[in-house]
Amino acid sequence: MSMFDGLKKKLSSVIKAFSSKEEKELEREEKAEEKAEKAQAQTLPAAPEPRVGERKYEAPEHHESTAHVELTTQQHTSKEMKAPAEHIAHVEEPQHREEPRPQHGRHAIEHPKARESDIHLSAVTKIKGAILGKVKLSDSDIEGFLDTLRVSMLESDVAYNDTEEFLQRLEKSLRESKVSAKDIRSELVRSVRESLLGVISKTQGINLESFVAGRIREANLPVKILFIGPNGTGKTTTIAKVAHMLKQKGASIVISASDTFRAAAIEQTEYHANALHVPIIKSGYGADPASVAFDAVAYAKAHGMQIVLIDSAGRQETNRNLIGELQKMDRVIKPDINIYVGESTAGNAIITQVKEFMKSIRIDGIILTKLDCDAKGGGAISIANETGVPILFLGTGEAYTDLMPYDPQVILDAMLPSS
Ligand SMILES: Nc1nc2c(ncn2[C@@H]2O[C@H](COP(=O)(O)OP(=O)(O)OP(=O)(O)O)[C@@H](O)[C@H]2O)c(=O)[nH]1
Ligand SMILES: [Mg+2]
Repeated sequence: MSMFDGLKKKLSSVIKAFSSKEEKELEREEKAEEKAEKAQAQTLPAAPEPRVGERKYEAPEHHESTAHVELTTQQHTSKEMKAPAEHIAHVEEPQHREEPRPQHGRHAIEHPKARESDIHLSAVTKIKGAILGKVKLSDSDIEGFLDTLRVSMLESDVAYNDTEEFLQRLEKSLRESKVSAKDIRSELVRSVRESLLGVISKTQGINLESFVAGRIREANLPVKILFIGPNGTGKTTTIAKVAHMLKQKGASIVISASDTFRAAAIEQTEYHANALHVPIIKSGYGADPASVAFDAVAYAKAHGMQIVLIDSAGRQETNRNLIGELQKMDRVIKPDINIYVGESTAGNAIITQVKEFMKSIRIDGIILTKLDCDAKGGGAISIANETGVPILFLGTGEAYTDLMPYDPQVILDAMLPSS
């Protein structure tokens, strides 16, 4: 299961079900058109039969009679066309072709073949219109589609407000668009993509790499980055991933093992630091995490190192003592960036957690981990909007390279069927 598979599966099946229903209806419509065309060909005499005693084609009634044939044929055709269309889609009629009104009725009646051929062509144009022309989706269809999507989005952990905003954007786009009948599916994917993009890209994030690069140029060093969040969300692993990424870019890094609370936390951090060939500053369990971080910053300054990545113990937003400890670290160290590490598998609960943390400490960015284990993936759409804090990266596995910049376009690629 790769990330966003759950949401992708849902979106794909809703789009597929809807577009194939529309395609089927159009096919039916097309057949009705063909039937109408055949019926029309049968009802149209090659030339009106003259009545006894009348001169062929010359009596004015014949003109009326021909006109009548044309009229009834068109009525018949439009009935055939509209019956299936009414409840699924509104087919935009091709530009009504004005039948050239004969200047002299008699002259027109004298060329019945030409009139017959005109009527026939007109039917063909209509068929072409149904097949190649633009289709406007009916209100009831749009509503049905949106309702199904709403359920899918909510089931996938997209927050209610974002779901509604997305659906509003989509509804507007679908009502405005005129879809070529054969492109319904790709048009739906395009509209869904555009509407989702509008929701996803509302919160513009800082780019960690360019932020760090900018700070390095300013020589106001070291850059201090503190990682916070609940227990087991992936803070320590994410620090290792970020260290790997920044080291690849040529930055020099120190890690502060400031989780002095959880058993084996220091050894875990040490393991990663050794694997990445990055220095680690540590103390014993029970030591003040702020003092460990202070030492790490001093070490970086003394050695001209550029970045200090500060770990912290996992804590619940309700634990006042541990939150107080975090506030102390924030006061003493004055980190440049505070990153909240949350696991996407927590779904919408992250939104409340982040908001609670924000009451005690500034949060500049979020890293959402374990996207590879998340069958839903909707949180990646909602968290930034709901908290106003941008997502910086997504964790997509346990390897050091499993860290992906949060790029709305890439997320939409992963979330949506290709066409
Ligand atoms: N599949 C997957 N596993 C992850 C990811 N990030 C972290 N993990 C795993 O999640 C578990 C917890 O990760 P840690 O880095 O120890 O989490 P933590 O937040 O530091 O935990 P505490 O310090 O105890 O609060 C480990 O087994 C990691 O390998 C990820 O993006 N995907
Ligand atoms: Mg940890």
